[in-house]
Amino acid sequence: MKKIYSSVILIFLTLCIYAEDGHQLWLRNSSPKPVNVVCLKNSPTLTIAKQELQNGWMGEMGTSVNLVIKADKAIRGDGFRISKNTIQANTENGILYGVYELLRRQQTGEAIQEEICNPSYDRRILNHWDNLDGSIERGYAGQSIFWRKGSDSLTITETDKNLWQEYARANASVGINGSVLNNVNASQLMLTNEYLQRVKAIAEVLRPYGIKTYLSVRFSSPAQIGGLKTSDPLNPEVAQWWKDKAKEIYNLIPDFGGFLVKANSEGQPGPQDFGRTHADGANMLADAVKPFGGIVMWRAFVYSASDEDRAKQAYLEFMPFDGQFRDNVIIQVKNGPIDFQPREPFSPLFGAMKKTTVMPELQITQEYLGHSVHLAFLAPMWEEFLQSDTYQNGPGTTVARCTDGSIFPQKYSAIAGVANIGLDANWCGHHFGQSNWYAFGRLAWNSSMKSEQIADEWIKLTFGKTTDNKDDSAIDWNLSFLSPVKQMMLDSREAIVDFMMPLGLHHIFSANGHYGPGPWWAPKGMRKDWTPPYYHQADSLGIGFDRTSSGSNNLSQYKEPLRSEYSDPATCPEAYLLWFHHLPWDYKMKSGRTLWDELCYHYDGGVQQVRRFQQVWDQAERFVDRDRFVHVQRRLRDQSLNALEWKDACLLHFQQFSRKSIPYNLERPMYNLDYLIEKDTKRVGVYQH
Ligand code: BDP
Repeated sequence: MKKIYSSVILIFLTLCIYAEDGHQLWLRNSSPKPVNVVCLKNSPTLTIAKQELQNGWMGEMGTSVNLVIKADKAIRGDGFRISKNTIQANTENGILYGVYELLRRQQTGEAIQEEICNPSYDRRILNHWDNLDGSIERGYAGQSIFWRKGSDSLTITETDKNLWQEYARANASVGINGSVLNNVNASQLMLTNEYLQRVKAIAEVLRPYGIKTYLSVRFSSPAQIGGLKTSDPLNPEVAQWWKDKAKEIYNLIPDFGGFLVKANSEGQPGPQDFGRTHADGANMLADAVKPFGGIVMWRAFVYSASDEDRAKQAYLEFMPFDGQFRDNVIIQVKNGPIDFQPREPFSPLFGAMKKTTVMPELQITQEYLGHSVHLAFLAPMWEEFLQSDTYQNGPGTTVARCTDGSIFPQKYSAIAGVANIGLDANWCGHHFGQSNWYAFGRLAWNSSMKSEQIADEWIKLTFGKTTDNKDDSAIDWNLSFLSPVKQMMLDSREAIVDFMMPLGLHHIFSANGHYGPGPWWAPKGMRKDWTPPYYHQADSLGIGFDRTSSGSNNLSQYKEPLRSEYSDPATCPEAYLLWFHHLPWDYKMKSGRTLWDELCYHYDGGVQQVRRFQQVWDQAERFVDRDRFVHVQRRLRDQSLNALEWKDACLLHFQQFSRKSIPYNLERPMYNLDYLIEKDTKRVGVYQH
C-alpha cells in the first residue's frame, strides 16, 4: 500500500515539475555549457550577472567572458558594449543588461559582433494599478503580486520574496528598471509607515536587479493621514509634510525613484481643489523629492464634464504651463488623446510641450483590447505610435524623438507601461499576454525596434528550440511554427481594430467591464463623454466625430502638414477617418465602396481573421506542450465568439441609422441586437477563468 502511495506521489510530483504553466516566461535556459566568468568587482548585481551567464551559457564551451566596468563616453547610462566574450559598461546595471543581451542572442541565434547598445529612455517603468487590498484595477491575471487582503496582509513571506525576485529578473532581462507599486487611483494608506515597511522589503528584492521603486500618491494625503487641515500645495505646512514624508521614505529606501500622481482626474483629489494649478501641485512635490534625486511623474489624463471635446482637454489644460514645471517633473501622457483605445492618433501634447519633459504612458494590460481573453500583440500599436511624426520641429519629429531627449533638452527621459501582471501562474492571464510585457521592455530600451523582430525573439525564447539545432526538425519548426505564429501575432492588433472599432471609431465599448460592444450604451443622466454615442455620433446622415474646424477643431492642436492632411477626408488616413470626420453613409472610400459597405467589410474581416488565427494555432499543436496549447486554443475560441458579437452588435446598431443592408456576400448576423443588449446588462466586469 505504502508503495502505491509513494508512486502516486512521485507521478504527481513529476507532473508538477513538467506541467507547463508558462511561469518561466521567456527565460528558459536549458542545459548550459561551461563558461569561465572573469569580473574583478563584486556586488549583488554582478553576482546575478555571473550566475546568469553560468546558468544559461550557450556559446562556445569553456569560453572566458570578461565583465568590465569602465567609463566610456560612447556608452550612455546603463548601456553596454557587447562582443562574444566581453561586456563593458559604465554601471553594474549595464553589465547585467549586457549579460541578458548576450544570452538572448545565443538562444535566438542572432549574430554577436562588437557593438554598443544604449537605451532609448533612461527610465523604463511599469505602472502597477494594484490596490492595497490585492485587487488590481483593470487587471485580468489574478490578484496583485505585491499586496493582499487579510490579517496577514503585511507579513512578508519567503513565497512573496521569491515571486518578487522572479518578477525582478524578468524585468531586468528586458531592461525595465522601475516599478510603481500601486494604483494611480491611490490610497492615502500607501504613505503610512506600515505600508512603507513593505515597500522597503520589495525594494530590497528589486534593487540588485537594477529596479527602482516608485509609488503613486494621493494628493490629499496630508489632510487624510497627516492630521493637517488642508492639502493645499501652497500651504507651507503641507509642503513641509511632503518634505518630511520624502525624508522618511528615503531613509527606508535610499534609491527610491519618486512619485506618480493622478490629480484632478476622474474624481481624484488635486491642486485645483484649492484653486491651485497642476504646476503648483507638481512643483511642490518635486521640491520635496529633489534633495534625494527623486522625480515626479504627473499625469495629463484629465478631462472634465464640460462640453469641450474630450480629445482636446489635456492639451488645453497643460499647454499653458509649458516651461513652468521643475526639471524633475515629467508629464506622463497616454499615447492617444482619449484613453488607450485599440487605435488612436498620438496625443497632440507630444512635441508641443517643448519646455517640459514629457513621457509616454502605454497600456500593457488589455483593458480595451479584450482583457486576457484576446490574443493581441501590442508592439505594432506602440511602434505606430512611437514612430508617428508630430512635425513639431519639422519632419522627423517622431513621438519617440520628442520624448527620448534627442530633440528637446531634458534632464530625464522616461516611458511607462501599465502592467498586465498578476498572481496567475503564467503572470499575464494569457500566454501571449507575456509578449506585451516583453515588447514593452524591448521598445523602452530601443524605441526603433521593429515589431517583427520582437515577436521573433519572443516566440523563440518562449516556445523555441535552441539554435544548435539546425536539423530538419528545426527547419520544420521555423516554417510551420515560427512563421505562421509570428504572422498571427503581427496581425492580431489590426484584427481587433477591425472587429471592434475600425476606420477611426473609438470608445464604443460597453461600460459594463470594458470588454464587449456597447455602441448603444447611454443611460439617462450619464456624463455624455462616458457614452459611446458621444464618440460615434451615428445618425441618419452618417457616422464619426467631426474634429475639423467645422466641428470641435481638435485638429488645430496638431501641427502642419498633419492638420491639413487630416482635415481633408480625401487625404486623412482611413485608419483615422471617423476619428476626425463625420461622413455620410455613402461616402466613397478609396476601395470604391461606400463607407457603410467598407465598415461592414472591416467588421467581417476582423471576425474572419480570428477564425484564421484558430486555424494557425490548431496546426501548431505538434510544436507546443499540451497545457499551453489548450489554454491558447480555448481563448481563441472565446475571442472568435466575442469578435462575432462585436461585429453583429455594431453593424446591427449602426444599421438602424444607415438603413442599408449588409453586403450580401458577407456572412449574415448570427445574433439579434436585443439579445446582445440584454447580455451586456448582465456582463461581469472581469473575465472569469
Ligand atoms: C481608464 C481606466 C481607469 C483608470 C484610468 C486612468 O478605465 O480604471 O483609472 O484610465 O488611467 O482607462 O487613470
